[in-house]
Amino acid sequence: MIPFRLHFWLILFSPLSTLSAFTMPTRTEAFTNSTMNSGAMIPKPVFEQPGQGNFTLTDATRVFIETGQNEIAAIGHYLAARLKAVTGYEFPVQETTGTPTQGHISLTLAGADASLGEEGYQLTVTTESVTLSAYRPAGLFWGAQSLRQLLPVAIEETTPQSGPWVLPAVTIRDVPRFAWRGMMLDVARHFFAMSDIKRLIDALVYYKINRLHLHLSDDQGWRIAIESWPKLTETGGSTETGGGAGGYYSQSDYSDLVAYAQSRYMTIVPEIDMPGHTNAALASYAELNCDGKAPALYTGIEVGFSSLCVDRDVTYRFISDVVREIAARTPGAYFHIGGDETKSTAPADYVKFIERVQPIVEQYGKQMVGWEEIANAKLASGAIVQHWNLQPDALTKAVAQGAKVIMSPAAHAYLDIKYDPSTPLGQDWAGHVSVEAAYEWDPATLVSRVKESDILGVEAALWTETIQTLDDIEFMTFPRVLGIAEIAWSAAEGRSWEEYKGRLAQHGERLSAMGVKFYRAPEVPWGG
Ligand code: TNX
Repeated sequence: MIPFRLHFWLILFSPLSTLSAFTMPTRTEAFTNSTMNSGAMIPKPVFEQPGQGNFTLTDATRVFIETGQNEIAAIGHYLAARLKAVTGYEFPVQETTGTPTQGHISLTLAGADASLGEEGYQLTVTTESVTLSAYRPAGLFWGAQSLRQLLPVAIEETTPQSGPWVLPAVTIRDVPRFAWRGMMLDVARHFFAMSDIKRLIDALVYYKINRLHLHLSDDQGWRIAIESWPKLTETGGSTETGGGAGGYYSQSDYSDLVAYAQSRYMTIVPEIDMPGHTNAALASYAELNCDGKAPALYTGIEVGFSSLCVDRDVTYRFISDVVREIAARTPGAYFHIGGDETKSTAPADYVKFIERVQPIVEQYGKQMVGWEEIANAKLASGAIVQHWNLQPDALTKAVAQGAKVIMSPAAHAYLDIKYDPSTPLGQDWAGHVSVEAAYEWDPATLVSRVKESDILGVEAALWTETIQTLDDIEFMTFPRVLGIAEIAWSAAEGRSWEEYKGRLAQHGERLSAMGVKFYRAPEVPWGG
């Protein structure tokens, strides 16, 4: 990844053939056409230059894609399908080798410069054409989200709407600050249907979030079938917080979810929390307990009372089977082992445990991720530490060992923390996380000793002790996750809550059009 300060210089001074090829408009004032939304994008693009006039989609507009590139074709069809559903125009997707003719949208990797990296893109809208180019397909996918945001709000409806479908002329060159732009969903405290998760994925990728971390096991439930240990789901998946029926994903459900996410350039990060937060597993298999006795299932909200038996070999056979089966269905590079709040495991045992689990994760070809407590153990290269609560010691140890850090500070990035005292859902152990608090922080300056170069990215986390439905998920996630998405993607320079909240206000209608039931926080001047 290119450090963000470098982006700035690259944009200003590099002989970017692609950029200089554009006729740069001289007009620099803000957009004036109120029917358009350029200038209100979230995350804010790194470079954005308004042009003159606009481009209108018509029933003759085609989507041109570069010949022989399956991934580009898939993105072309994804974009065309979205546009077609609402405009009613056909948007035929057509392969081409040359520069497409005027009047059309084109997607290309040809000739794009490498400094756009894995996920950057360039989007150029003129009165004649819309050109989306990138160095890699992921960049085209994120650029397609920007293209959607340039269109009138009605484009996000799910039923046919009337136009005109106008895009303002603009040149955007955009590269993310961080490679990891995540959200965690706890499906263990309450279980959520596949369709809920897919809806969430669709809304998240609109804001260029590229990791969905699934917290698949905890004291209250085990949510993924493990063929070699079937009672994990039969018993451990049979309830949830509050005593409801719980549930679990079969392995083919999980694969289906992974494929759905993958087609949207989102990586699923599976988490099996250990050695604590394991009551559901301990209740399913007596042999995982040091006293050989299975405890009862648990439906409360306490934490820190359970632990796998760290001295028994069976514990590591169990972990090895679980990691093997999940890793086999996870194309992403990561496996999250949890490791948080192990109050009932002695510190020395905890370290021993992590150091035994780490090679198992590596053996199945995955990079180990864990909550910040894992930094008390000796970490292998490539291990990733997720910061959640201020435990500066752990972070100092993490960075000293060369581990990369994911920033999920509870006071800013925990979506289960109430917005304010009146929020009907959520917890308040980390205070309150207003929409402003979710936006007004910088990962590179939050914790001394964790520098920009130590940070892999940012992740919002939704724990679900009090969250039971998709409406609950949306209410707590939106709009706060938009702020997290912007922190993860856009440069920190020039960021201000005053400016951001005006842009955010314009996304209220977009979220509504998508059917997302967000919280209309009073601090945001929502229109409409
Ligand atoms: C702390 S954050 C936890 C979770 C709880 C959450 C509630 C972390 C790594 N552990 O087990 O669900 O607080 O906000």
